[in-house]
Amino acid sequence: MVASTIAKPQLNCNLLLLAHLVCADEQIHIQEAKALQSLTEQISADQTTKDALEAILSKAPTAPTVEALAQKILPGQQIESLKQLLAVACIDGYLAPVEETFVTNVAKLWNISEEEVKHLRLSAKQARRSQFSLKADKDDLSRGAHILKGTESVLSRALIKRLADIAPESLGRRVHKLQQEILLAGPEYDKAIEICAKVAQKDYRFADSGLSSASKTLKDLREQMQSVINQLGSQVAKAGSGKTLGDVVAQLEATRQELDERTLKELEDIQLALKAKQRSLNHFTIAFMGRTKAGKSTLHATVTGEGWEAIGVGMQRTTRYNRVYEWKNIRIIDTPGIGAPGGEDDEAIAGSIVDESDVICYVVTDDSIQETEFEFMKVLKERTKPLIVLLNVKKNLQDSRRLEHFLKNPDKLFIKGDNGIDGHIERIKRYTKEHYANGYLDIVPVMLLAAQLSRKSEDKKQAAKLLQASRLKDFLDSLRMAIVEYGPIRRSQTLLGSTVYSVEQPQKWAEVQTKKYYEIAEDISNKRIRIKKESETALIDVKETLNQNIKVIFADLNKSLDVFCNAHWKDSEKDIQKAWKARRHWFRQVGQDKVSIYIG
Ligand SMILES: Nc1nc2c(ncn2[C@@H]2O[C@H](COP(=O)(O)OP(=O)(O)OP(=O)(O)O)[C@@H](O)[C@H]2O)c(=O)[nH]1
Ligand SMILES: [Mg+2]
Repeated sequence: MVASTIAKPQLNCNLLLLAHLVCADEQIHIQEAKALQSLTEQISADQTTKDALEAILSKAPTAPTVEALAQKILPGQQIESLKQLLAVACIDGYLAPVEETFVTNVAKLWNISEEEVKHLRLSAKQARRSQFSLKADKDDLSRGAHILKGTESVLSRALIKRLADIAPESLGRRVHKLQQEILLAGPEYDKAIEICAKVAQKDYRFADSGLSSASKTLKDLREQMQSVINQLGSQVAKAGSGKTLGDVVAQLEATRQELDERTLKELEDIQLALKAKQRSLNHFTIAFMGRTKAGKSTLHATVTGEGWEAIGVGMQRTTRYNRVYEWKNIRIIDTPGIGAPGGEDDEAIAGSIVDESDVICYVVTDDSIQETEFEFMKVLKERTKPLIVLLNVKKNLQDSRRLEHFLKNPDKLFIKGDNGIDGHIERIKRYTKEHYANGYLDIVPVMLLAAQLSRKSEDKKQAAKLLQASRLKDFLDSLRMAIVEYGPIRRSQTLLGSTVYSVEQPQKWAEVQTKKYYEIAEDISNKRIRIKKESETALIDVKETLNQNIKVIFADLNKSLDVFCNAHWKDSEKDIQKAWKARRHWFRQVGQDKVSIYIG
């Protein structure tokens, strides 16, 4: 039988696994996205693979899962696939814990020994170390490809080529023109960025050592508690120990358990979060946030000149992962929309970036300013994040007649007063006052569509007009101000402020525990006083009753003495002595019995 020559569309599972890895940290770095897109072209991936890739990157429910993809990779190709994963994981100069976990999990699915994974990871990390420097150049970055040396597949060869291609320098060249336009350049700016980087390095070391000593203190406390629990526990085990001691041991056990399961773990997470900041230590980070369709991706694309494909058209195209654009020493991050019903996942992904951001740019529109979209600002307030609110003034400019009309008098859109944008600005002020009220606030009205059209316009004159009409310059000025004037303090806030915020949680926990133990100690001390008082009163009562009974006993004795005399006065001395002896024995017995009732 002749096999069919028409090949069934086959997914390129290796490439798709790489796409999953890229999304593992819920951030898509622009370099990673580009590497994937270019790889898709180089290996001539078919449409099915392209669609699946798109589905993974946009987190669509139809996306193939990691398990399903891993199962389809044959045993003979698995090591190579693992090498590819590690090479891509190291592309941004940092092997994040989530990426490491991802690779480990895939290796488990393939039954690859831990030893082998460790070996591959080590060589990947070595390559990473050589990349991790401020002056990472093309040569350095291509070293990342060494992990893939000796590999055979087309994908790996394409990957090596791609790793070399996307050196920051070449990226820098491509955006040089843009850099001039967006005004984020010049010696003044370079100096500010340099200071920011220095401040960040210093603060990082400071925060790191603070966290290490906090962690050591808590671990010591845990040890001490354990030894106290062991000591007291053996006493409780002995018969006859009081209930209070048992309660104290149970409480100590509960505290130790909480310390292990929650507080120490929380601190570890904070340390990991700080470590993650290491990769962006030399970068000033700006995050674009706001509700869906506000224009965050449009802003991202107009400012960076990249990522046009992520802009919403109709209702489908919404951002699902944080998209990171890095240029010089700035990172600009586009995030998923927040505040939408059922969009908790998106909100959590967007929120995960707050901690490492130096400035948040919050995008709102003039067509629907709702209070719900400002509620997220509470998070920004808690973390003392500086804020720029961008009011995206929307207007339909799609046909040339409307565009022409708009360009005749673009300022009309920004007119102040009751019929102009003042009403919106007032509302923004009211809501931000309620949910944020932090003091660091700038409200900048812009028209993003004009900026977007300007980027696309072939007509240079019109492009310049549109860019001016968009007022994007006002926003870039505000950003520039945030970097040049306040950059170092913002960087400090990001590294120290958020660490302090995070450390406050274990500290609060420790305070609650301390209070609990004070209460127990006070309770025990009160109990002791009460018992002492009760036993004193009881002693007085016993004394008195005893006195009275002694009196009664002696009265009885006196009486019985009379009876004895009357009974024996006629007896001989010998008989009297005998009778007295028996009586004395009886007296003693009765007396002892009566007294012992009271003194136990
Ligand atoms: N008609 C009109 N459309 C505009 C205007 N400004 C922005 N838009 C459109 O509004 C949409 C905004 O989409 P995005 O930039 O993707 O919004 P986003 O905030 O990133 O949305 P999510 O990713 O879903 O959170 C785009 O389709 C823009 O073209 C305007 O002034 N007029
Ligand atoms: Mg978006």
